[in-house]
Amino acid sequence: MKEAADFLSQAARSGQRIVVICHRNADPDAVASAVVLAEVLSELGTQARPAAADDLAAISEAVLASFNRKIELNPELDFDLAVFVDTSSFGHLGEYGDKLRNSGIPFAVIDHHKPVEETKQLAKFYYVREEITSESELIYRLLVEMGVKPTPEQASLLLAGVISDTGHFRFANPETFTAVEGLLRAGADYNRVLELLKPPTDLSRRVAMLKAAGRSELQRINGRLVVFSDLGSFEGDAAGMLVRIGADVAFVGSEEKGEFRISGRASSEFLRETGVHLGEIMEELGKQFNGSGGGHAGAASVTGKGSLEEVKKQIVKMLQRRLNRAE
Ligand SMILES: [Mn+2]
Repeated sequence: MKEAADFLSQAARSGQRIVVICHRNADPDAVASAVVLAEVLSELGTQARPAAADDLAAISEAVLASFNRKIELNPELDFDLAVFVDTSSFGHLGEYGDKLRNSGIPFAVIDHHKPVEETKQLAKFYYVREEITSESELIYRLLVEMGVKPTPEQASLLLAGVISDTGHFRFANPETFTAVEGLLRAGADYNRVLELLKPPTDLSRRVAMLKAAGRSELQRINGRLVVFSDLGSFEGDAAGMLVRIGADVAFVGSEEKGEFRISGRASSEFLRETGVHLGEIMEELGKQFNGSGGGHAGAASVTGKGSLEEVKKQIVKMLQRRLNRAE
């Protein structure tokens, strides 16, 4: 932790223009981390601004609006250092990632996803703590190490990130609660954050969940319940919903113009008993299908070129292989 805190403190003191950037379709954990880290670096004396590639998830827009924060999309390449938060590869930054890679602007990675070799090789500074259950917790712990106390609003933002990424503490570990205690003591408003993170009950989401359930296809692989479904939006939410209603592991995807996008979710029991890591599966799929994939053991996604049907077959094969090995 100390080396990362030192790196950030030095970067802040160097007067470099810094962009703290997070992945496309940025979730509350990603935007909270980018906003708070950029603010802290600015307070320490440099010009730092938060950014995301392409777009934000609707819920992240709501969180930022509530705390009167803004985040830049695809910022101009006029900075001296990019700091990747909640982002393990250029692929997660989409086309903007290609531009950034080609620009040669130095970048640092401070992340909690499975390490990606290319990023590790090219980064000026690389710090990944996969066991930390949210980027927001990692940022909070870095602030503590740097001797910086977050403001009540910054603490609330980070708390939103922690709650969101741990699935309302389902994936939390003891350290998560230690960090949450620190955030609450710093003035985080738990009730306000919970209210903001309430799943949207809008009609489009309800229809999407019902469609995903209606189109779901159940396969038994080594006695495990594996569910596939297709949906053009809310894929991650739908996969999570399918796990909550009984799937061991669920994959929900969409296909458009020869490209596909799939989100996967798995129950913690399944992960514990089988050692399957969805992030690994998605990474492998990304490579096989000319795209990119990755994520956590229980929540991961992939994009690539090909048909949903082909990818599904491949997922079944990969699961069969892994489950045969596990049992
Ligand atoms: Mn995260």
